[in-house]
Amino acid sequence: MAVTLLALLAVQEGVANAQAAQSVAAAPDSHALYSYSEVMVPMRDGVRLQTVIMVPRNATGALPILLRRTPYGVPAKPYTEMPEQLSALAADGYILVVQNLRGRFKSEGTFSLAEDTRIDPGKGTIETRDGWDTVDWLVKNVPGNNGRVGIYGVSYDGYTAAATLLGPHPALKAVSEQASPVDQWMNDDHHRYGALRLSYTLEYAVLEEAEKSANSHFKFDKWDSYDWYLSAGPLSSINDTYLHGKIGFWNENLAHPDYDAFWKQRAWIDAVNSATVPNLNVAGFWDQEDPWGPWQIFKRSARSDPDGRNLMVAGPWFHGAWRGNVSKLGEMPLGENTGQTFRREIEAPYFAYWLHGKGQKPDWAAKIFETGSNVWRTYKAWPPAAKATDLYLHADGSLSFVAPGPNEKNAHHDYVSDPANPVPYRARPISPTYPDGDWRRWESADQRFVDHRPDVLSFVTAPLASDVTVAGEVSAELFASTSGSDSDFVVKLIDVFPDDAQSPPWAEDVGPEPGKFAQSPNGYQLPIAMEVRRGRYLASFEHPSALKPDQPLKWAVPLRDRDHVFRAGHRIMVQVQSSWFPLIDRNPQTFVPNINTAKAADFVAARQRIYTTPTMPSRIVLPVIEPAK
Ligand code: PG9
Repeated sequence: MAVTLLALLAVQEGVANAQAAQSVAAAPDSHALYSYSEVMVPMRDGVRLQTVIMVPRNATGALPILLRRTPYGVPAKPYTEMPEQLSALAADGYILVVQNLRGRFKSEGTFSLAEDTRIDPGKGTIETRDGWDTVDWLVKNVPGNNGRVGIYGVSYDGYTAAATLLGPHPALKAVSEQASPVDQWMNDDHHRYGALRLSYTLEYAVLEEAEKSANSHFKFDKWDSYDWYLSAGPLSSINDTYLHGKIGFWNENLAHPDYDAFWKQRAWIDAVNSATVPNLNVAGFWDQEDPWGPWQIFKRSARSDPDGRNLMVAGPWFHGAWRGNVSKLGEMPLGENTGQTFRREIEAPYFAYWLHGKGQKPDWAAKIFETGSNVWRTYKAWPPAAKATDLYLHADGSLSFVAPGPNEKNAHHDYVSDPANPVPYRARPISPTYPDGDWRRWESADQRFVDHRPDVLSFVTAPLASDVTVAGEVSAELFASTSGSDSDFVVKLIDVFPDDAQSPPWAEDVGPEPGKFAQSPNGYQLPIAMEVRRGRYLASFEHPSALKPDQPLKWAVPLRDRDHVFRAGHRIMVQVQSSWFPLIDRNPQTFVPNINTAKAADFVAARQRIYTTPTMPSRIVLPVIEPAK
């Protein structure tokens, strides 16, 4: 889980900060709701892991164990008040166990981001084995447990939960992986189809690998990290000037630009082909870190799930937001606290059924908070039946469900993409990712901050006459060329709110408060889906190849699963651009064998062209749910 979320957990767990989380066991506290002990749990290779065990003081009988395994630190003392994010679960009664992964804080052994997800064929990853050994030890050694264990967690903790699916201990009865990454070259934290997520990868690798007993923050010497990354120049110079080769995971990323054996061995999702233990997958549609992994786990497990154990939950959330309070998306009110609904009405009953034998077995496949209409939908199968519907880009900058006509035979739009002036991915100044900056909400930020840049194309529909409901996988198909020999294209699908979504400030009722004019849904450009493709990997992820200058090619851009209603009166917008900085590293736009060793001279401006003709109809493909007749 990101340290943004980590901070949330730390605060909610009554820990002053993440660093403090690993410090010594707390003195007994008569107000504590739990007894507290810290033990070193032995793994099969003799390495011992720092583990905190908290047993409810009011327990009257045997209780199940709820385990979380993390690289970020364990609570330093028991709860005196129940953290909101755990209260619904805790009400059912659990022994809570939190463990530091090997090599983190007081846990013995070594921690390596790269090694931690490497699959040992037939055996899972190191976290599969450490998870198994921990469950085994807990059921045999923790007094008052009922022999049933559940594991849950967000992001990294979600990955350690998910890794147990590859070789579950018989006492492990329920898993809830939440925002687990599954293949760090293909998507999620570190890459998008091979395009390096520069700022996140660098800052996260420093966070986790700079020190054993701390979460470390990279110290930028410029206020706006956009400036810092731009002035750092080609990626190779970052080691020369700042990291000095000391951060293993950064080095591995530089050494493995392509989808080679290194990444394939770590794509642990490839070992998932069926549902094993019941698993509640949880994803945020606006998750700025791991939006893709949970859907992959759900879809792979669904290949064989005769007993309906594999469930999907998704909602209007940034990374891990479902553990907090979420009543708004961008400037759009959601009408309820969606995080609380998830925890009370989905997560707690799920664990209660599998660990306490209480309530009903879930009889659904997916529960999704559909945005736009702002209602929870229950699906017996995901995706629901939908009609693939093309939304076309046009010569005049419009977007419509009608394909380009003969008068658009030569239509195209051009812009110049200049690596010396890349398009920022959020409004500047861009804060560092950690600690707890503005990072977590950027995917729902109003896109008006870029829509008039000359290197950002915007296509927009007329106001919609009726609702357009989209549920399932969205994708884009661009026809595009570049005058360079390598290039990126970023596609954004946006819901444009009407200018009168909220009363204006001069109205007497509920317009924006003084000084908060911009914090209004009026005219808001809310991103619904965004993704990047890198030209060198269009033909092959393993073997990058140069693009032929000025030759149009079809660019398939997956835009993931969605469930959103574009309301009548709103407009749909598509933006296209060729940089997204410093989220994604700059493409030099000259093909080089290894993009991570490109020289300053390789970075050149290029003329980009998007075709909108009858034979090259750039478009978005929407899974549209037809209104009930
Ligand atoms: N997104 C973080 C992460 C998970 C797994 C690997 C690398 C990074 C996290 O929030 O834990």
